[in-house]
Amino acid sequence: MTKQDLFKQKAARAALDYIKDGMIVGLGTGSTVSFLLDYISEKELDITGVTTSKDTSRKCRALGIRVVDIDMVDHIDVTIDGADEVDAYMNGIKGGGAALLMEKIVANNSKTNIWIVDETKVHSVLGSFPLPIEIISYGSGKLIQNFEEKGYHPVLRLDNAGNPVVTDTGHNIIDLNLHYIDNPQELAEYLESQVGVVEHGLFINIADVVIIGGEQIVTHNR
Ligand code: ABF
Repeated sequence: MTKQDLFKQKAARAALDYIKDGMIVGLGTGSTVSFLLDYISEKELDITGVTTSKDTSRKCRALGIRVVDIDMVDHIDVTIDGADEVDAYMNGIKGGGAALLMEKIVANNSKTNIWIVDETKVHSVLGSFPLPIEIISYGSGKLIQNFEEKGYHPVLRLDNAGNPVVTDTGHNIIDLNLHYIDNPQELAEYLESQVGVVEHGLFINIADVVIIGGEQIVTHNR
């Protein structure tokens, strides 16, 4: 067990305090959330889960956690998800697991959003982690060319067989290697203006609570 995994487990355990029997809970994607699912199952919490990926749905089914489609509920009480990077303003980069679109849809329909991260994810400024952009395949070459000309160092994400990754919602992913994002809001608005971009991995003003390795809980007073 690595130190990073121990911090992920601590963060996941701390998130249990936000889950009560009877709640509708958005369940994120990634390795930290995977620990949370184990703990939900161990505690036999009586929740209804709304998942953010086929992978999380599979894990829930294996653990006996009830899952329903997002359109079967009229609200989501709390969503707990991981993140690839979090900055000092509690903005984040997500999508390393290619689930950013479903993650953002679930987050945007949740009363409260909680991120569980280990301390390696926290940076003063976003950009160390390549920014995932979900795109449709038609015209992806032109998008890559445009991002290249902007100096964004785009890379089409490939699977182990060397084929373009296809997300659960049938799109491809381009990762932008920006290293430093000095104005996430401005970049988000630019990306949203690009035809062919379905969604991007900048999660701005979404997290209400960030749990860092279980030692620190940072709350955003919106
Ligand atoms: C998820 O959390 C994804 O957006 C992201 O790839 C993942 C990273 O978390 P972990 O380090 O827990 O796998 O929200």
